[in-house]
Amino acid sequence: MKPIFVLNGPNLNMLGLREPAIYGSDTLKDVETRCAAQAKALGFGTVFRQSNIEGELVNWIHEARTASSGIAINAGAYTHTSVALHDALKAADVPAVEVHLSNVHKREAFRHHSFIAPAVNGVICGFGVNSYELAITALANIITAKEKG
Ligand code: DHK
Repeated sequence: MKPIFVLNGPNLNMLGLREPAIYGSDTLKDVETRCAAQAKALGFGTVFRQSNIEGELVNWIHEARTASSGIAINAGAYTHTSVALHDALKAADVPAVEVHLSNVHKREAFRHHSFIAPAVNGVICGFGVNSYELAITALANIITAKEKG
């Protein structure tokens, strides 16, 4: 089985330091460890990456088309701005889940719209690091169902 790509966008390298009341005190390394454990329990490996650069995320989504079973993506602020990520996810044509640590709908109005939501299977937000584990579980279910045809 190909790995699940877990892709993280801008400012997520600052987790643990950044607004802990909103994003929690776990670091991105902690998130990576929990994602790997959850995926392993479900029979998957993970490729875990973070970039502050939009085009790098686009390139990794393209790579995921052939190198992954599916994508969990926390695009950070690019969620609310990026047509390029929307188009890349459409082009990738693998199962994908949008993830957020915080409940974006309880926050500023500019976070209520997602450009990538229409290009993914579903959206999970508001459960802290558990959002990532839930996204991996959802992806594993979709991928397994797809395999069975
Ligand atoms: C992370 C960010 O960096 C924000 O720009 C999003 C998201 C929310 C999160 O909750 O994980 O608006």
